[in-house]
This record gives sequence, C-alpha cells and structure tokens, in this order.
Amino acid sequence: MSKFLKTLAPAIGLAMTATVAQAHVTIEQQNVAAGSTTKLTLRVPHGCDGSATHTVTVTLPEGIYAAKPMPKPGWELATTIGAYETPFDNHGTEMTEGVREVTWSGGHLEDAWYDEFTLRASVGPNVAPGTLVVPVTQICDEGSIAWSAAAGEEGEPAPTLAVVASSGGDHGHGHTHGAAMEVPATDATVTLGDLTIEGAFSRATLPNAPVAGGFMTITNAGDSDDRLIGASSAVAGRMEIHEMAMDGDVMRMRELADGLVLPAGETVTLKPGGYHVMFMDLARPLVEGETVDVTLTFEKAGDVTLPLAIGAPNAEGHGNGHGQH
Ligand SMILES: [Cu+2]
Repeated sequence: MSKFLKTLAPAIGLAMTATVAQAHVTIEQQNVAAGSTTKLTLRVPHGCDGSATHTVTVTLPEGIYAAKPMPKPGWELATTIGAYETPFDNHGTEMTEGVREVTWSGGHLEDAWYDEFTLRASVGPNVAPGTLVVPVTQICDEGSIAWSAAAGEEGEPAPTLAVVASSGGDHGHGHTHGAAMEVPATDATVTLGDLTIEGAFSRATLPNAPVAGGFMTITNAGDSDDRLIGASSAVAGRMEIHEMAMDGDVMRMRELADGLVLPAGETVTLKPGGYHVMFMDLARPLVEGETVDVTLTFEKAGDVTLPLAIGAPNAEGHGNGHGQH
C-alpha cells in the first residue's frame, strides 16, 4: 500500500505543475485601435517549471511602431533596432526603423511572484483589424519558455493583441470606440414580454481562454423597469453580468452583483468595453462563425434562450455583413 502511495505522489505533483502552467504570459490590453498609441503590459505569472525568471524578451510584430520600453528597477533594459517593412508616419516624420525587440534582463522573479513589463507603442494606422502575435521569450535560472505559438500552432501560446479599426480622426488617439468590425449575424431578434433582444454576439477565443464576453442590445418597451439578473450557457461553467469601469487609467471589469437595470422605455447596449455577460470557466473555445445558446434570466420577464453569433476575436458589433450600411 505504501509503495502504491509513493508511486502516486510524483504523479500528483506533476498534475499540479500542469495546472499552474495554464497561466500564460499575456498582454493586459485586449483591444488596440489602428492608429492609436497605447501602453502594452506583459504579465508574467510564473517562472519556468518552478525556476526563477531573470530575462524577458518581447519581439514586436510588424505594425507596432515607435516602441518605448519602460525601465524596471533591478532589471537591465536593452533594445534591438530594426527596419520596418512598412515605414511609419510619426506625426509627419517617416520612420523606416525602430525598436523591434525589447529585453529586460538581470532581474530575479521567483516562480511564486508576479510581475509586469511595460512599453508604449503606436499601432500603424493602416494595420488591418485582426490578431497580432507578440512573441515573448522567458529565460529562467533553469530552462526557458518560448511564448511564440500562434492560435492553433504547437507550443506555448504567444501573447496576442487584437487590433480594431480606427475610429477616425474625431475621437483622437487611443480610442477604440466605434470600430467597424461586423459579425456574421444570426439576425435573431428575440422578444420576451416587453423586452426585445437584438444583435447578440460573442467573440472567438484562443485555446485555453477561460472567459469570453457576450454582447447584445436590450430594449424595455414596458412601463416598469426590469433587470437582467443571470445568464447561463452549456459552454460556460457559470456566467456573470459585468460592467467596465476605469480604475485609475486602466479599464477593468467588475461583476454587477445586483444585475443590470433595464429602465422602462429605454435601450441598454451590452458591448465590448461596456456592459457584458461573462462566460466563466469556458468548457471549450468559441469558434468564429458558430453560434452558442445563452439563457438570460430577467427579474420580471423571466427566462429566454437565444443564439449568440461568434465573431472574430476583435469583433465590435453585430451587423448584416461586411461593408454594408
Ligand atoms: Cu467580464
């Protein structure tokens, strides 16, 4: 019996390591607008299989320009300059080269600790909406991890950045509102008592992504307020109702514990960067082009199940097709 337990112990230890390794190096900022200048925060949640990290290198993809890394106390900063495939118009000055790689080295980040590595950069105005892969190499006292695999590739997943369409000149730099990405629509309009729900969509997720947002427009034509108090789906272990709010200069989401109020006679829009229903503990990735059923629970109107169209990872809204207005 004791022999059996000894054999089991390493297996259990291995399983726990595998669970911890699910946390990946990621970029905090989820969506950046073409033509904007943005802060990019690399999050390093663990070392290399227990070993402390001493070096972090990020390779900036084509389309990311004029990068300026933030120095970190206790770490040496080095950059590699290289040519841009497409020159960048930096406020009237053509830049043909710039920082393509940033390395923070000589630090000491224990496996049990967490740290962030920051830079500021511009996204080219002509970068097409889509996913930019931002490879990171993490070097530890023992071993290293190449966070370099694109979605569907073998290996550790690279951090990614979703580029959304520029909102045009009138909103200034850094805004991601009003982006024009559209989703293959289900065109489902669902009514439930006085409520009309339209344009329900979500976004494709990367493999192993734990969460996703669900978005829609809800109109309450009645003369009393209602409230969205719950949601559920077969693809999520559980769901919550969230809002986005500024925390300092960082946008964060938080749960609306009392639900989302739907005032009488008004329309409330759940959209990226605002209110959303949150798929937690995703059972599988959401795949572009699919639909998933979600059941919404309202305080007064009761329950309704409706399909959400899964759009691109950076989808900003529900539409009737590309380029139509
Ligand atoms: Cu959320």
